[in-house]
Amino acid sequence: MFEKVLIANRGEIAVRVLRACKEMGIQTVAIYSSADKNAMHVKLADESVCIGPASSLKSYLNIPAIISACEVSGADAVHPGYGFLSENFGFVEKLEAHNIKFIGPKSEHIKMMGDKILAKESARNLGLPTIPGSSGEIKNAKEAITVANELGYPVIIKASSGGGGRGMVKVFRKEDMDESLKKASTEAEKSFNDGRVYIEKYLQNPKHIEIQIIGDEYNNIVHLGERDCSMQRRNQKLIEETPSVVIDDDKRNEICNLTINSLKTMGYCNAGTVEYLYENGNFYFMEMNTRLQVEHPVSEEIYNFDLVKEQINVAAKYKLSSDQKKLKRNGHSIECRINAEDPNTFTPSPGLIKNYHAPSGPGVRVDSNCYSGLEISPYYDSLIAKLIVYDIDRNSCIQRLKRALDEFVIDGIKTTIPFFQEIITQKDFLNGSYDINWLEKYKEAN
Ligand code: MV4
Repeated sequence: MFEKVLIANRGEIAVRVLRACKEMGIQTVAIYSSADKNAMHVKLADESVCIGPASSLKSYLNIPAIISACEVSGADAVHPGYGFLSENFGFVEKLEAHNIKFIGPKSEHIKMMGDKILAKESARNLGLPTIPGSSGEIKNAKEAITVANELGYPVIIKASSGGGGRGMVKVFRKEDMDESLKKASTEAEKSFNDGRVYIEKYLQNPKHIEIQIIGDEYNNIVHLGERDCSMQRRNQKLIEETPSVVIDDDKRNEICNLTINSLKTMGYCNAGTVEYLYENGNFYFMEMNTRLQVEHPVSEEIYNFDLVKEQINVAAKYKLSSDQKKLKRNGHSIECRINAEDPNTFTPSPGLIKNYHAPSGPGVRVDSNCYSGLEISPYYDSLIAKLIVYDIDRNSCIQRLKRALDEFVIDGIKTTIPFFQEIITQKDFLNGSYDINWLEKYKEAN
């Protein structure tokens, strides 16, 4: 096993990973920017290294500074959390060159899934259902119009280096194709230094359903079922739950087995999530995230399985601690992402937390880096706490969520807590009939 793990992240996820390391008897190293000198992850770590000023580019994205921090602390492995360098294959290659283990997938798989054209082609070759569209890159408007005529409008142009919703343009009629294509590829060139784009049929009202998997270095892969992440606004997920009300046991077994068999063929290792759009009973591969995700706790709750400990285990070349047969799913779990934002406009609300009291009691988990007296800085994303509730079924889980939200006290800054208190009383949420567009429509009407 590793002796010392450096956590190349901040916020609640750095705390989450630290906790796993401590329980496994592994020494921990925190890195921090000058804006984070009073952060919880710094206080909880065995040692800490300041790696630069507040700006992410000069600190949490600063590869040479992080490699140096590994060297001076003598860390033998790095956990990247999510965001920042978690899907940067160049970082993984540099760690390997320094003989430091990256707690995550192989760099080749990170690279492949980062290229959305290649990812989709690989998924299709592995037998996963994909969204009808161009076979690879679209080079000009003539080609685009030919493909769109076959697909039928509307279509969507996506950047090959995009993902997570960045670099997408919808096209509703042939007359708009020329301009839309220019817009998409110019933006892609500017944002990602890669102007390649591709085209797909635009699915109008899908749900976002994703499958959590984890594999070891002996080609064993298990799934932890699906998560329904459809409750979102502008590509920011707000509520995630598992199981999804629209997926029955047969559908779950089918898509989960298809997913893990494909990833076994690839030789995929460590944690990953395959994201699908789900419409009219069909799954369509969208992209794969080669990292631990923000919403991993809901899957942990219903499978009673610690994904972070398991990531560390498999990175240290141990076998997965469980096989699919031994993994038993129980009950229901919902996560609310509590952000330091105005609950109506979702504009950031940094500042001093004057008083902080997290809910607890049966079935309540709070993953957070907050405490009374912490200053929330404007430099990083606004996630300050994840409220994860568990209960034996969806109805009791929602009742518990309401109770826990009512107990939560965060004074001094605005948070999205009131937003969740409102949403979970809505009929469409209560019966699970919401898709990726539901919130936008709700906001327009209210
Ligand atoms: C789509 C789509 C509809 N049709 N592709 C958004 C994130 C990026 N990974 C791909 N996304 C979408 N791709 C087709 N062919 C709608 C979205 C989309 C979306 C998907 C999941 C969750 C939230 C979303 C919000 C806006 C658009």
